[in-house]
Amino acid sequence: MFKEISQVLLQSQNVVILPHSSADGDCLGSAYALKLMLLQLGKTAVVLTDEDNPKICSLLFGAEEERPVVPDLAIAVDCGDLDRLGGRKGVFTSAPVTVNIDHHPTNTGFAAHNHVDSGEAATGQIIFELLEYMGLFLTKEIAADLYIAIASDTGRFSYSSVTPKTLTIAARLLEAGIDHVGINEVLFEKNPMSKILLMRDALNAFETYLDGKIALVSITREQVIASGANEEDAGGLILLPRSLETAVVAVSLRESVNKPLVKVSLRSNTVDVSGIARTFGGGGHVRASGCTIDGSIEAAKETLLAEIKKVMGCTE
Ligand SMILES: [Mn+2]
Repeated sequence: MFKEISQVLLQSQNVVILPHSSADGDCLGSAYALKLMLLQLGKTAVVLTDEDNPKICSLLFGAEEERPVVPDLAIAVDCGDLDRLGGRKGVFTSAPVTVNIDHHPTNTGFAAHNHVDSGEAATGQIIFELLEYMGLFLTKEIAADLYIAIASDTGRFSYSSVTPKTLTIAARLLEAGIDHVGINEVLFEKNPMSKILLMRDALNAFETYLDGKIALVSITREQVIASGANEEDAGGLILLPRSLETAVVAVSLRESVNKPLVKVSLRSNTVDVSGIARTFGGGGHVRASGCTIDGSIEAAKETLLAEIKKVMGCTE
């Protein structure tokens, strides 16, 4: 099943790898692991992120120098559609050959060569299997990047997406000698002050609807600016409403600092939130999705709650 993709990689020389915008652990870990694999094959490869220096990059191997190349191949990783490439859409579409490696069920198959497997818990898992298929060597550096990818997307191996295969791959990554304790500390246990301040604001704005079945937090543009948080710090607030024991659908709303729109994250263990996200032009996974809604946070909240209640079969 990796025949087509591996042939494309072998035929390439200068490769640009594009994680999705608002980069997270899975897309970045996958991208840098793939970069190191391409270097092993004697190719030139660079990772081009939408943001300047995502903080997580300090953890990632292969993230040191990025020399611009004129690519003969562009690879999007962990990216459900072209719009999620943000400002780098043109870099992708102007490359002579394009590849799309992803695990989002809403993936639109936007490349010439698509490898999309929604049964995989993380794109990092697909990259690991590609490495094995191509007979490449699992260095400690590649293993660390893939661990970052898989641990990020599985909530430290706790979500329903985790399968025996996920843990078998994780075992192989540990056997390669990675410092999983150090990685977990940076990924999950340490927060910058700006993030703690945002979490405080989010808890102050905590609300529930339908007797606690819908739990919601919201953060205004002013709060993001006052906290000093960057886009990266501002992610992850969804974990607060998600932890309410009665919550069926968890929502976080955050006003963009630069644009008149609201970023929405949705989580559920029983409701297909990717369907709700698609209604607003977004997408993602059945249990974890996101979208953006134009306008004010109050207006976004109102239309979103109406849609969630409709999907949950509750009309009030
Ligand atoms: Mn992912």
